[in-house]
Amino acid sequence: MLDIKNLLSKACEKIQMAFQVSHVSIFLKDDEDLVLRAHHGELTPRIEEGGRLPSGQGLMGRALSESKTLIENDITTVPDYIAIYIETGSRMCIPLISFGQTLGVLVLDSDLTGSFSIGEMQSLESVADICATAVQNAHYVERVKQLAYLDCLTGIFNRRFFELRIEEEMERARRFNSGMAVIMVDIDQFKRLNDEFGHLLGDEVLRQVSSIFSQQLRKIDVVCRYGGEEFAILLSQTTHQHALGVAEKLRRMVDTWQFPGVPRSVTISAGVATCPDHGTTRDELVKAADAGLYAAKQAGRNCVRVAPGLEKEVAATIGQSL
Ligand code: GH3
Ligand code: MG
Ligand code: MG
Repeated sequence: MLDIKNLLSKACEKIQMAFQVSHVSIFLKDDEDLVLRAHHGELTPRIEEGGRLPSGQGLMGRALSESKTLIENDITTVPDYIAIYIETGSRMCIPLISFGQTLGVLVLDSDLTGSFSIGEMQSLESVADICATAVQNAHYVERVKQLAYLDCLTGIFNRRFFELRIEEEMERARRFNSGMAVIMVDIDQFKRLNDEFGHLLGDEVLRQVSSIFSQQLRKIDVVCRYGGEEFAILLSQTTHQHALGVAEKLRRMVDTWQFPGVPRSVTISAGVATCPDHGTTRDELVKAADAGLYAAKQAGRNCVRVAPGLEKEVAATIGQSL
């Protein structure tokens, strides 16, 4: 099972049944914290699922740092005891280790004191080992999925991701009647830039342009390298006015940016299309934004244009002439 959330809660449930303990929790490491990723039992107000604890604290912190299973058969004697469940008498903490890497800790709580013995440690450790391998596999799958959607030169999303997300954004725009926009961007005379300064510097310009775009946009917006020196940007919950403003801001930023090793300005052209005005399918919207981009190139580059056909309506809504 590769969905990590499902996997961990199933593991808690099975362990609780198989070993007849009162409560089971799985904490995974995240930076300096332990995050409660799954549990079986009623939690105390001290922590909720997804809640964080400093990874050095309590019995679980020590099991983690010492990479060994620890048992506390009377929790009232533990000075830094962290209550996860309402009633706990004893606790066993088993580190989750895969290929030498400590990923987190499996915590078993019993309502009674004196519930855990060294004898059952081995079988629980082998269960923890299976959990750790499964967690590691799920991490790998998440990473591979991520990589499949990332452009390796710039680190931003690729066209595959764009095609996936544009469908979702259009669906959201339909459902909430909220509008969304696509901006297609193309770097001007990029072939000449490569010829003048070399391909490696061209690559660096692509990376820097990607980074300018990512920094200038909101977290909910999506910036993708569509191919070569072309970028596609998705703006959710967006009006014409806002989309044009964003495209213009990006154009200005790039125009005035000092690219190291390039003793002149680098410019971009952009085409803007909004849903539902320019189309209600992915192809219609991309085609419209492309047409806007073509119009910007025709107009002499270093400018932003909306998809042809609706310029007047758009100009009227934003109260300015394009
Ligand atoms: P226009 O203003 O009309 O867009 O002209 P342009 O020169 O930018 O357009 P054209 O399509 O003629 O050339 C695009 C160039 O982008 C050609 C190609 O070598 C370059 N290119 C595409 N991908 C990469 C890349 O990953 N790195 C570098 N350095 N160059 C790339
Ligand atoms: Mg191009
Ligand atoms: Mg170009």
